[in-house]
Parts: sequence; C-alpha cells; structure tokens
Amino acid sequence: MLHKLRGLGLIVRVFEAGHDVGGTWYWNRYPGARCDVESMEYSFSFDEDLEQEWSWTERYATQPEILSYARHVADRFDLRRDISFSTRVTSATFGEANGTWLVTTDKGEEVRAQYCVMATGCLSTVNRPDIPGLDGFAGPVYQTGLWPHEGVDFTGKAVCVIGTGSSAIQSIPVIARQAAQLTVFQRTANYVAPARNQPMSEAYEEHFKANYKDLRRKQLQGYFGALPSGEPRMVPSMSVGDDEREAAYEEGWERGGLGLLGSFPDLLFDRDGNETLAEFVRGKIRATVKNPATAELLCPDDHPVGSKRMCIDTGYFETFNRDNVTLVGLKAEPIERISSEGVVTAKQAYPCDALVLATGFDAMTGTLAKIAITGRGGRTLKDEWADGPVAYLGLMVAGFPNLFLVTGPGSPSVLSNMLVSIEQHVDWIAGCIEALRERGAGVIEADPAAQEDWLEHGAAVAAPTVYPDGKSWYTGANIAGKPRTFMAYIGGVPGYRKICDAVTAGDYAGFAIDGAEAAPLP
Ligand code: NA7
Repeated sequence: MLHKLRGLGLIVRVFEAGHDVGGTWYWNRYPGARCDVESMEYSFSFDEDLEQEWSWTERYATQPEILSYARHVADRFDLRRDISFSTRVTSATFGEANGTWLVTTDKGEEVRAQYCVMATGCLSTVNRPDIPGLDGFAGPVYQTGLWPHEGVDFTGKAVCVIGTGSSAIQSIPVIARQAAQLTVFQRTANYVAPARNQPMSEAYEEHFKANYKDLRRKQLQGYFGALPSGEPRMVPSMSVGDDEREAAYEEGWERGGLGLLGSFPDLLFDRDGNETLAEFVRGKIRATVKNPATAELLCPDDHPVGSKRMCIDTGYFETFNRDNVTLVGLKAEPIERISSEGVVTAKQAYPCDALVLATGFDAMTGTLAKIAITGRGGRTLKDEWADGPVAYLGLMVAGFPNLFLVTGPGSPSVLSNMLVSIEQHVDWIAGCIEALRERGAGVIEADPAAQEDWLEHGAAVAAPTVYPDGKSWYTGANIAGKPRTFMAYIGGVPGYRKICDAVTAGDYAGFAIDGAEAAPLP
C-alpha cells in the first residue's frame, strides 16, 4: 500500500506495532510455524523483477523465510523510511469540518491525513483464554501468536499445550521431539491433511518463473485465489460411486495440502458429500494413531470439513504414537483451572514446567476494536460493529469516510490466499484514491443502503455452505461474548473481484462521493 500510494505522489506514513515488518510472520514465531499456501503462490505479484529474483526453498515456506521475504521487500522498495515501528495507533478520528483523519499514537504523535487505511490484519490480536488461575502459573506461559523472539528451548521440560488449531498442529510435533513430556489439551478435534512439504525443486521453480504471468492469472480464477491442485473432478461428490470418490480423496491425500477439500466442487455445500470426506479423514487418523482411544479422540465428529479452517500437517497424528505425548479430551474432562504447577481438569492435575497457549485470535475485528475509531457524528466503529462487523465490500464502512480496510470483514480475506486478496484491496484502494484526485473530489463513503445490500448478499451466499455450521473464528464463536456472524465473503475470489471491478466501472457504485447520491449497483 505504501509503495502504491507513493507511486501516486502521496505523502504516506505507516504505523506498525512490531519492531519490524512482517505482521503475522513477525509475531507468530512458534516452532514449526509455516504457511499453508504454497510458497510460489504466497508472494507478491506487483513487481516482475521481485518475482524473478526471490527463491523459495520449500513447497511451504517457514515463518523465518517469509519474514526474510517481507524484509527483502521492505528494503528493495525502500519502505522503512516511512514506517514508524514499535508504534501503536491509539485513535483515528474523522474531522467533519475539514474532511481529514486525525491519527494518534502511543508515542504521543498526532498526524492528520486525508485518507486512512487500516491494514491491521485478520489474525493479529491473540485470544488469551479466560481460565481461572492462569496468571498464577509458576512457569513460563507462551502464546503461539506472541512467541518470544529469542526462541524457547523445551529440552527436558514437561510442557502442556492448550488448543489444537493450525498453530498447535504445526508446533506440537516439533515440541514433542524436544520436550521430555508433552500433554495436549483438545477441545475440538480438527480435520488435517498431510502437507507433503518438500524442498523446492529447481524445475518447478523454473517452470513457475517462466510462466508467472499466466499462473497468476489462473490463480485469480481459483475460488480461493490459488491454483487448483491436480485435476479436480467437476461433478457433484455424490454423483459418483464410492470407489471413484475414495480414489479422488486418495489422490488429494497423496498430493498433500488444502486441495483435498477441492476434490469435488460441492464439498462445502453438500453435507452428505462433506461427510464422505470427513469419514475418509477419520479413516486415515484411525490407520495412523496406534492407540484406538486416542485415535477416536482425534477424529472430528461435531462439524463438517472446512467449516473450521482445515489444517495441514507434518507428522501431527504420528506424534500421538510417541511415548512422551498424552492427549486430553476436554469434552470429557474440561479444564477447571490452572494451578501454580500446571493444568487441572475435572478429572486430574497435569503438572508441567511450561504452558503453551495455542488458543488462536480475536479474528477479523479484534485489532480494530482496540483502536478508538470515530467517524461522522461521533459514531464509533466499536458501536457500529456491536452486533457484528458491517462493511461495504469489506472495504469501507458507512459513516467513516475516506477510511479504507485491507481484507476487512465482508471480503474473501481469510477464505483466500491472503497475498492475492491483499494485493487486490491495495490496487482497489489506490485506484479509488487516484480517481478521487483526478476528479478533484475530497471524500468518498459507503452508502448505508449499499452496505446493507452487501451484508444481505454475503449472508445469502454463506447460508447454503457448511461455513456457518462450525464454532469457528470465522463466526466469532471462539471469543466469549463476541456477536456471531459469518465475517468473511464466501462468494469466491473471482466473483468478488468481478463485483469490485463492476463497482469501479459503475462510477463507484454504492459509494457517495463528496455528498452526491451514490450511483446504483450495475
Ligand atoms: P485457532 O484455529 O482458532 O485454534 C485455537 C485452538 O485453541 C482451538 O483448538 C480452540 O478450540 C482452542 N481453544 C481456544 N480457547 C480455548 C480454551 N479456553 N480452552 C481450550 N481450548 C481452547 O487458532 P490457530 O492459531 O491455531 O490458527 C489460526 C489460523 O492461523 C488458522 O486458522 C490458519 O488460518 C492460520 P475450539 O476449536 O475453539 O474448540
């Protein structure tokens, strides 16, 4: 965004809470942290030289490698000189009299700007669980999303991990190899496919680099902003025989990655079809985990595949065959408290030297809620979003002129390859600001009726899918007291882009510019 806006000749200031660039990849340094989108696709497309000069070393990049990439991009485009690091924005207030935003920081700085872009991330405020006694634990407590930069050595230690989401699934195999004893506390079992990570092959990288333009174009046609894996069968899952369906899943399992969920186009819609994939994954778990009781505990049985984010792993289920690893199912024995010595469930105490909270994030809205954002008439974003977030196209909120959101709620964001979605929003916002400047306009804002229509459309698109079925962070269900709404747009990356492009072509349909009536949607 900084690079693009500079290109328009604007003066740009960036405020960043971290001491360096990287966002998610700056904070999430837990052992085993890695992207679940393939490296060649999880990269910026805006500069061809950048594409050609950077080399990824593995099919799925590790956190340190992605952080190096972010640093490289920052240096290559000389971004750091306009970024204030270690600085948190505390408030952003729209001044009706002059149509500008006043941004204040925890360093006491006050900056006035015509446009304010919130690029605060979707998974950037960690969820510290409200478990009695947590603060009284005698040993260190680590949160996966705020991992110490100097690293942690668990050698010879007894470790308890709470949570079995993506971060836990990546870190548990690594911690288990180091620790003397590992106890995993699972509230909800997850569907996990093998990543089949491997070193980047020279031939694959060359093929990608020679065809980047074409492959990026194909990426944009993918529902999730990623290339299809293998040859998806374009027929409904229940229209084929059991053997053919099983063969399709087996192929997806062997290829590895999230592509398993795309084995048939209707797996996120047809609950019977979805259940066949669920049972396939359960079969794999039962075949891998030797202790039948542990295997059953690890088999998800309370939500469809994909309704909570599907995970990919390297040796997660195999880890439960180790002698030093114990799985505790919290449905049968909920955590009652944390004592100074460890975790205490309804059945027994589990003493440990260190505690790892892999308990996720206050997703999509948590970070924006921590900033006092005030729009027209003193309306705060917190109040506007009290019943769940609303945003037209996930890009702007009615009543908050010239305030843009990157991957905001109501956009595909977390249901897509994030880099693709981030670039689309950055391009859209830069294009919008350029258009405003060309016509000499001062203020753009979402029309409340267009915003309402978008919300209804988003809910209608999500309703037939399995997404609302899971108690996931997509819906706010992982945070006590958070309103339950499905916060992302599941109309797909290509469809969403088409709508955004039509809005732009329709003279920013659904947006009011300088108080004029908003053009209707085409
Ligand atoms: P997730 O996917 O939200 O996982 C958090 C895990 O922590 C999940 O298993 C939760 O169980 C569990 N949890 C949360 N609070 C508690 C309490 N109080 N007690 C016990 N267990 C708890 O976060 P991740 O960091 O793993 O992954 C986030 C995203 O990052 C991921 O989806 C990828 O997109 C990358 P629950 O399922 O709520 O029952």
